[in-house]
Amino acid sequence: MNTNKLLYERRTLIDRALNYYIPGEEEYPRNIHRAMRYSVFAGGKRIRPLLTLLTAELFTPGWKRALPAACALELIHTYSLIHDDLPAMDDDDYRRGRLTSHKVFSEGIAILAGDALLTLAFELLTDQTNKFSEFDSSYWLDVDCQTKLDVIFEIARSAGIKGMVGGQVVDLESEGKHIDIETLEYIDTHKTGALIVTSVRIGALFAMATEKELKIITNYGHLLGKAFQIVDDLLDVEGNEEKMGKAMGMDAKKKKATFISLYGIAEAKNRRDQLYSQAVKELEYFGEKSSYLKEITRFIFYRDF
Ligand code: GRG
Repeated sequence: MNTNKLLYERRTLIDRALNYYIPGEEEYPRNIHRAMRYSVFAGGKRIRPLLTLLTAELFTPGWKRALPAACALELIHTYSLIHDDLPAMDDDDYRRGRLTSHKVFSEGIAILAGDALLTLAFELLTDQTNKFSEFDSSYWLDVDCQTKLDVIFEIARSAGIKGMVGGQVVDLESEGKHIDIETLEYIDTHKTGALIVTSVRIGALFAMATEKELKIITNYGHLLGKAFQIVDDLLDVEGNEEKMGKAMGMDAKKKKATFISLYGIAEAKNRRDQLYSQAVKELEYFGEKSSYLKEITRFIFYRDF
């Protein structure tokens, strides 16, 4: 299948599943459901769930069993963005071209919408009812308990203090300070990279990849995770405001230490290109089967929004 068509199909499936899992806007108490949906359906690229599904698809035609977990990652990602935009954190008014959650719904509701998305993620992961049959992923129930536990553990760890939250703490405490490359790497690999690594690892775990395959996928995930923040930093400097849907140059304005502030734009691009070559090289092991994953890798490294 043509790659664009396949990515479109996978993305549509993810959107339908998310729409199914999140309570409707009319359900009581309405405001929290409206806020959850406002941010989940704000035009995100769905990179994390796509990575999970495409990685699972490398190994098995039963890749749809990873759909609930893929959606759980998108819910966690969305919670992190809502909380990151709050006045107590990055204090942003716009994301994806729209007012941020706290600007529309109040700070209290934005905090609770983030909390609700995070906990809904774990509800999906531990649900024992046959809810997922609509998406042809009913054999989610047949996934053995050990694999589910492994997946839930990885997701919890990468979202928590050993991952995203830990990175965010160091980021928050580093604002306005000069930091060294080790601290910057800690921030980037934890705040942004951890969830990306988990996205690909859980795809492989669900598909019962061998130890060797899981190791290669993990290496690939680390390269992707390292590049993700550098690409985001480059977009903050060179991106198009309209396409990005937010103000550019915010890192410099907020005196944030980034790879660019430490080494400059040219070096950041060199590093991105190096990481890209290494990531594609890891995928070579899987041959022709990895063509979709290679395509999304290229998109992640060279995207313009
Ligand atoms: C609040 C615990 C907590 C953590 C927040 C992820 C994060 C930590 C902050 C976001 C800061 C940021 C913009 C980091 C750059 C990398 C990144 C996560 C970009 C946004 O991800 P995309 O491009 O977003 O996948 P879309 O909008 O497509 O979903």
